[in-house]
Amino acid sequence: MELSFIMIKPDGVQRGLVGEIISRFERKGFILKALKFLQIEKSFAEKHYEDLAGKPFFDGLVEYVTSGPVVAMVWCGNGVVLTGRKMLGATKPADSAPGTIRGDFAVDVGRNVIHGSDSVESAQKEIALWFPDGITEWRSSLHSWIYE
Ligand code: RTP
Repeated sequence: MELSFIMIKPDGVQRGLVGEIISRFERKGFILKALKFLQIEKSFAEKHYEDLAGKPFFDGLVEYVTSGPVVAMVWCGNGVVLTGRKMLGATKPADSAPGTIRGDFAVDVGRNVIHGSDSVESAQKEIALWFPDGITEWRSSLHSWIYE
């Protein structure tokens, strides 16, 4: 089943939104597969955001995501990448619909609370980067209550 990498950024952690965000993914019916709390180094942030190197906001972005601890997670479920992005809302909070995480909790694009993989390929790459030792295999007993 599909996996997505979701990261609560330092502002989301500092603002006490970890429980709210995890709860939204749980209530939707996605299954938590991995989670860790850590503060990343500059070189690691540059690797995670390597596709954005050269953008005018790149240095500020790296400074922001390394400024405090983050919550790195892997969530599982049919369509979790696309649906997860919808749950996050648009990159710019001003464009994010109410009801989305960014629409409900963010104002500034440079403090937009959360990251989510934008494709299945990115998810695989990001999960390998953030969880190099792999993730625990388990099957939730909720499965048959969420899927036909
Ligand atoms: P993310 O990777 O964090 O999930 O965000 P995204 O795909 O929605 O957006 P992306 O274009 O990949 O940008 C990554 C993060 O960079 C910051 N950003 N700042 N100041 C700006 O114009 C600007 N544009 C992007 C945001 O934190 C964005 O989430």
